[in-house]
Amino acid sequence: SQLSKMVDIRVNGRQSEAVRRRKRQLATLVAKSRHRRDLSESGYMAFSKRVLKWRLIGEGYSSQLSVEDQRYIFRLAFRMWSEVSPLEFVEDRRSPLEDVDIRLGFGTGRHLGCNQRFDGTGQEFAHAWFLGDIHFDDDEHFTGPNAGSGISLLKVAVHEIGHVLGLPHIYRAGSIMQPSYLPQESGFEMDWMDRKAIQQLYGGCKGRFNTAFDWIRKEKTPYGEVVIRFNTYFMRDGSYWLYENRNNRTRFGDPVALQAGWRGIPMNGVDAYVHVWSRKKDAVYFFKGAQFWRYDNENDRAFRQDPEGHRYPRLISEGFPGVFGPIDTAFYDRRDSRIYFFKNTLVYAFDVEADGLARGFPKNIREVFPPVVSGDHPDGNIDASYFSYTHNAVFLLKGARFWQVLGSRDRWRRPFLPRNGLLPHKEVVEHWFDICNVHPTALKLSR
Ligand SMILES: [Ca+2]
Ligand SMILES: [Ca+2]
Ligand SMILES: [Zn+2]
Ligand SMILES: [Zn+2]
Repeated sequence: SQLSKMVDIRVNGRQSEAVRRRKRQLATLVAKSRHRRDLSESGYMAFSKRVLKWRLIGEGYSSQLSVEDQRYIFRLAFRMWSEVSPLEFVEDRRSPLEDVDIRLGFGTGRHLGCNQRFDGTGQEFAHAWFLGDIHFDDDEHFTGPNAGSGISLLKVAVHEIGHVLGLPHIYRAGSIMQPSYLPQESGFEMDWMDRKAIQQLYGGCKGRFNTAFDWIRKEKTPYGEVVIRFNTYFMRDGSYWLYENRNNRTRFGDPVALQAGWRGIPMNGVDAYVHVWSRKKDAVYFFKGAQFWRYDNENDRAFRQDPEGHRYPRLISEGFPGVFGPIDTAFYDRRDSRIYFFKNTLVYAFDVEADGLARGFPKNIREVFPPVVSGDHPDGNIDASYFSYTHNAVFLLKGARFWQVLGSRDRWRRPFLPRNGLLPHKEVVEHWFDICNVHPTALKLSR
């Protein structure tokens, strides 16, 4: 599947005429392929599968780094692209070579049966084919991440993988797809442009969540003031993401394995998270199946036994009389001190002060959260719900969609709208960016 050859030149400073010429060639190639793609609309330059196999080929090891280091750096480089796109990458050391999507190797001069010669130290560092292989010039002084000297193999690999996935050069400071290599940068992140470029080819990241929540904690400033801080978290299967509301994307390096960040809770996803936060009570709970766990924020692990003497996990029906697990999701509403539990098409409002169900509950979800536009409603089986402190609003998430619950300010402005009405749905992928899975084999990769 070698569509077009990509002569990839990376130089520091002045460029030779040959380099400039080859760059023009590249620009032409890219323009041509773009044109074809626009004509066909068939994703010509993009892989059609979502899980791609790669291998560092045995006859192509670098003489400069240990094989383990080379493989680690490539795993990391592939993972960085999967963190910002729907693609997942898995190292495949067993399948026949022709079944491997992306083969990587080092060589000098004439190398690996390639029809392009490498040029010795300097100039060209590597080259790659759209939807194909990557070769690295082993005459370059490649080093591991944060080595401080030499040429970062990680940066070069991330750049070349970008080409393999279909990206042209991006002429913008901060982009990993800039044509020239910038040395002496400690660490780097995927730039906003790189994220948008890869998502233009492969779309945004989609998937259901087990739960989503704002994790609130009170912190004392050096002046003794108590300030409220919060972070937004998304959980899916064995992974979680911290969402940076300010940057409108996930934290660089996420997802993280659930067990690495949350100790003592079920490791293959939870149904719901609730933070009860009233004058009398400040408690954090995770729910799964018929049980729930109380989380000790101070010691960052689930309680085995809480200060009130309760042992965990406990039955939901014991801790919240009238509510029976499993539940779909839940959230705590500070405004009326109620926990709203969702189960199929029913809503159970649990009054924390009265320690029991609010009068008249359970009720049908359409009665408690009526649609603002008739017919635009999740109907039940919600995946996740949470009160967002950033948006000062409750969100209900289901599949690829979400519904925002009308707040008091919306109703003050438009009093004809129903109380707790659900605004028409929107797509999750258009509101929260870069919540992308990585392949399970890359989840526990440490940086
Ligand atoms: Ca070279
Ligand atoms: Ca859930
Ligand atoms: Zn390039
Ligand atoms: Zn080559």
